[in-house]
Amino acid sequence: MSGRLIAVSNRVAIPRDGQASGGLAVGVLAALKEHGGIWFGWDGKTTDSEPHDARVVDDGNISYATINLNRTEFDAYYNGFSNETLWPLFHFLLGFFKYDRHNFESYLRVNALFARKLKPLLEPTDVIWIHDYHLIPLAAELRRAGVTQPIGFFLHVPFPGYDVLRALPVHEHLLRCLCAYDVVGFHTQRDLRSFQECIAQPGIGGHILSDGRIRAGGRMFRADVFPIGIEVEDCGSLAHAHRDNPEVKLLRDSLMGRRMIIGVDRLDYSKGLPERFHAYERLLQHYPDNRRNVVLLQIAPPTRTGIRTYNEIREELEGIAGRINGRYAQIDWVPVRYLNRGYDRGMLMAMYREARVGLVTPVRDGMNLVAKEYVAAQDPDDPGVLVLSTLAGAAFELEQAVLVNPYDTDGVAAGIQTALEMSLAERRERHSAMIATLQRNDINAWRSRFIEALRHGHEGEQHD
Ligand code: ADQ
Repeated sequence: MSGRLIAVSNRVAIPRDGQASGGLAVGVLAALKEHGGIWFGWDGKTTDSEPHDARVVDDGNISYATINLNRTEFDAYYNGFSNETLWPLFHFLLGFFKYDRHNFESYLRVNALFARKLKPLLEPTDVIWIHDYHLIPLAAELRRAGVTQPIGFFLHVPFPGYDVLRALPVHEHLLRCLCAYDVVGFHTQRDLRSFQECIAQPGIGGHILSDGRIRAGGRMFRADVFPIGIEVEDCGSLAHAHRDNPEVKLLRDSLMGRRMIIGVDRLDYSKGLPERFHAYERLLQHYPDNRRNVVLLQIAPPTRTGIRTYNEIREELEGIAGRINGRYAQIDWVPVRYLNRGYDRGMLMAMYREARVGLVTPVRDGMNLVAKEYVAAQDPDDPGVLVLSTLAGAAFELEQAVLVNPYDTDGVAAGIQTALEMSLAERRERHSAMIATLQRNDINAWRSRFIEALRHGHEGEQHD
C-alpha cells in the first residue's frame, strides 16, 4: 500500500528561503518529500471570529495546509491544557502542574476543529502521522468523523508512569484517545513501559499481546520505540562551514584561549537551567583553577511567554547569572555569558564546535536533540565532551557521555571537571562511539521506521 503522507502538528514549520531547519521539521519534511502529501496545523495566528478553513500553499509535492484559531480557545487549549497541564505532568514536574476543566474542554474542541478542517483534504490511500501532546484526541475525532485510514501518533515528550499520570483527572479519557491510533511511538523503552502500565489499568483494560501489540477499546494497535535522530553529517559540515563566520570569530577571539562550556536550550523549567547555573557556580567554588580559565555560554531564547511560570524562570536565571558574575567576575573575565536569543543553525553548530564541553542537563526530557547536535558538530580530531543528564531520553543512546544527575549539584560540577580534564585519546574514543550510534539511528531512520510501522501495522490489523 502506498499513498500520501499527511503530517499533523500544532504548528507547521514552513521552510523559509535560505534558512536551515532543525529537529522534527527536518524529519517531517524529508518524509513528506519522499511520499508527497500535506503538512497540516495551526498557522500561528489567532482571531476573535470563527477560524477559517485550511489555507493551502503548494510547494512541489508538498502542500502546507494551515488554520487559525479563536484567541480565547487557543489560550485555553495551548497555554492552558497543553502547556500548564500536560507539559509539566509528562515531565514528572507536578509542582508546575495545573488542571482546569474548562481548559480541557477547549483542548477537546480544538482537536475536533482540527479533525473537521483536515477531513475534507484526505484521500482514501493517505496515511496520517500526528505529532505530540497537543493532539492526543485527534485520531478519536477523525475516527468519529468516519476516517478509516491508518493514523499514527508520536509523542515527543516523556510518558509518565501511572502514579504520575493519574494526578490528571481525565487521564482515562486521554488513554482511551491513544487507543484510537494504529501506531503510538515513544522515544525510549522506559516511556513505552510506562504507557503499557497505564493501558493495562482496570479502567482501560488493555491487553499486551506476546508480539507487543495492544488490544484495547475494541481495537488492536501497536506501541513501540522510535528514538528521534538528527542529520549527523549535516551538523558536522555546517559547523565546519561556519567556523570563519565573523560572529564565530568574534566569540573565539573573545575567549582568549579560555575553554568554553556551552548550554543551548529553550528557556523552559524542564531544561534544568537554574540547577545548571548552581552546578557551574559549584565548579568555580570547588575547582578554583577554573576561575579566569572557563566561560559558560548559555543560549536560551524565551518560549511560551504567555505563561507566567516561563517569565518567572527567566527572572530567576537572570538573578543567578548576575550573582555568579557579581561574585566571581574580574576586570577581564565574566564567568557566565547568558544570551536570550535564537541563532541560525550554521552559527549554532559552529558555536557547539568551539565549546570544549556541551552541558545538557534537563531535569526531564523526551530525547534532547541539542545533546546529539553537540556531538555531531565536533571536530573528530579534537572533540569536546558531552555532559548529559541521565533524565534525558538521549542518555539511553549516548552512553559514552559523562552522565550526571541534574539534581546533584556537586555531581554535575564534578562531571564538568572530568570533561575539562579528559585526555585527547579518551575524548576521541568516546566521540567516535557516539557518532557511530548517531549514524545508525539518524533522522531518516526515525521517520522511515515510523512510516513503515504505520503502513505495515495497518495492513496487519485488516487481517486480524
Ligand atoms: P525541545 O524541548 O524543543 O523538543 P530539543 O530536543 O533540545 O528540545 O530540540 C530543540 C531544537 O531547537 C534543537 O534542534 C536546537 O538546535 C534548537 N534550538 C534550541 N535553542 C536554539 C537557539 N537558541 N537557536 C537556534 N536553535 C535552537 C521536544 C522535546 C525533546 C525532543 C524534541 C524532538 O522536548 O525532548 O528531543 O522535541 O522530539
